[in-house]
Amino acid sequence: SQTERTFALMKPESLKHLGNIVEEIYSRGFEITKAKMCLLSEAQAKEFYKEHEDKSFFLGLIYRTLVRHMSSEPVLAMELMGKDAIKAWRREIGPTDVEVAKKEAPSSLRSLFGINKTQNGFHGSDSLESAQRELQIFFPSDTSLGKKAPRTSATFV
Ligand code: YYY
Ligand code: MG
Repeated sequence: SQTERTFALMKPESLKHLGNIVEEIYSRGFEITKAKMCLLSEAQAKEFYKEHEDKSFFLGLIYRTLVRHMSSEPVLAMELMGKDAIKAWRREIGPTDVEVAKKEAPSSLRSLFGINKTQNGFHGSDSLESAQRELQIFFPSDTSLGKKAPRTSATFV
């Protein structure tokens, strides 16, 4: 086990619980090392979920609903740091379907704050490769080092 970073995202429906969720994140052993509120375009939401683009994902219907949902209202993108953070964060958010989460993982974040299978409150990277890809999308490496002023790394939106 090692300290690592993962990409986490609060979907639109969980922003109203931001305060409680931030407390949960720390009490479950993570640190928030980066955070950025974004309003995604549909194209950006598609790029983010592009792993699901070719799979049938119920003939694209779920995919389109998901993309529309993710670009409908702001989301909070985060880099989390912790022990085995990638796996640990997936465990803390719980099963994709909120109904399943409520039954099988009642203390998971999706059980506590999610609404349904699509509006399930959270995203978490599912592998090291996904974490690197997703962190790079939302928090691209700073290409203008050497300047004194703090700046946002926002080039995604
Ligand atoms: O990784 P995770 O978010 O738990 O699930 P994925 O299978 O990667 O699906 C991504 C996203 O798509 C999920 O969080 C909600 C939505 N979704 C859906 O609305 N209906 C499904 N039957 C499956 C997934
Ligand atoms: Mg996934």
